[in-house]
Amino acid sequence: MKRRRIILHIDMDYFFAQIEERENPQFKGKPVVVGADPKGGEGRGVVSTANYKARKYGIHSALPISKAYELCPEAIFLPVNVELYEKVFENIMNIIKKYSPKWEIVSLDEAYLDLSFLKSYQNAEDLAKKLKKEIFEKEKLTSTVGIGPNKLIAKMAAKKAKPDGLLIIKPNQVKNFLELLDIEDLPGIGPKTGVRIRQSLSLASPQIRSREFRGPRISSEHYLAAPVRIKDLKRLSKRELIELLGVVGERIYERARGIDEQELTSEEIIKSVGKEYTFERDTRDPEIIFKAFEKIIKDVHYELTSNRFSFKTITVICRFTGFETHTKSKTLKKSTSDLEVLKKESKKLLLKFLIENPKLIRLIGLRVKIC
Ligand code: TTP
Ligand code: MG
Ligand code: MG
Repeated sequence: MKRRRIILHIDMDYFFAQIEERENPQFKGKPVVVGADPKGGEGRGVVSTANYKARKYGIHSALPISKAYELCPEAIFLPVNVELYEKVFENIMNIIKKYSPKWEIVSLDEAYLDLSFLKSYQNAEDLAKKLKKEIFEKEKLTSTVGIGPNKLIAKMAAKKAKPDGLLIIKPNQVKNFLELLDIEDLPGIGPKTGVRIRQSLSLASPQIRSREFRGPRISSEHYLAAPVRIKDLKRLSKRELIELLGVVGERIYERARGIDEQELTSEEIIKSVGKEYTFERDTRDPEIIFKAFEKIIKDVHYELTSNRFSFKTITVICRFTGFETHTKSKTLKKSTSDLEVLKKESKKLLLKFLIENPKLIRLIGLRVKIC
């Protein structure tokens, strides 16, 4: 029988802007935008985040700052003070970590906790309330919590419950919860993928086809803008989704059904040896990055061999500017303690990060699971 898990996701509300409001009570009740300098509408760069008041004007993360200025010139525009936000998040993480031995930081304002040990959703709800309360009392900041049988559902529940919310989706509620949501609510479906799915569904839909056939004609813009629910997405078979989207198609197929077996990464870290290095300044300089990585590899290998451990799974951790953290792992065919193998495989993983993500790097790390 499958293990029943209970996973909690916590995400701070309008994080950067909420901290600014806390530090500057005179901003309360006004639209606040944190990001690049708008320079009277001529500014380049984007919005990092905006408080909920500013969001009413259509301002959101990643919007060009000039557009934000156009939408609400009277908003309070503030520069990004990452150092302050990181300090605050560190305090919050120290609170979150106390609630479960299995936790995972995802980015600068969110984390997962594995609460399976609590055995019931009622216990998890009680814990979530305490957690939210402790963060609010100590840091004067609101957060939103989602709880579900896996990371996917917990995260989606938190997103739906924002701001200052708590939403619990038990296993028997997953199907209904998901089916009514828009396809773009499913992690992995961005605007581009959304359009491709819409196109594909409209071709597959006899209803739309026959309407088009008899007229009045439905323009492609019309059906591309119409809301499509996850319930509709489930009409596409796994094969159709893979044909349409490549390998991610399979993951989308599973997610639409609430399936997500991903563990929290800290669980992997339990029986492992590892080292991390934070750069003095976020960097993309390959010389600096690989020099630090060589040292990490040597340190990890030294710790392994001095304990006579061997390893089979190698994980490379990369934290980019803004605390966005990713891991990549490779499991070898058989266990080894060979330094050359460790070097070769871990460097390959690190290289993948450099190729895939152009952001500056804040921290790199290496962990091997011992056996
Ligand atoms: P989010 O949690 O995505 O957003 P948020 O906390 O501002 O708002 P919400 O209440 O919807 O959770 O991101 C956390 C912080 O990361 C956000 O406050 C600013 C930063 N950020 C950026 O700098 N750029 C971006 O594009 C996004 C999405 C976030
Ligand atoms: Mg947030
Ligand atoms: Mg977040």
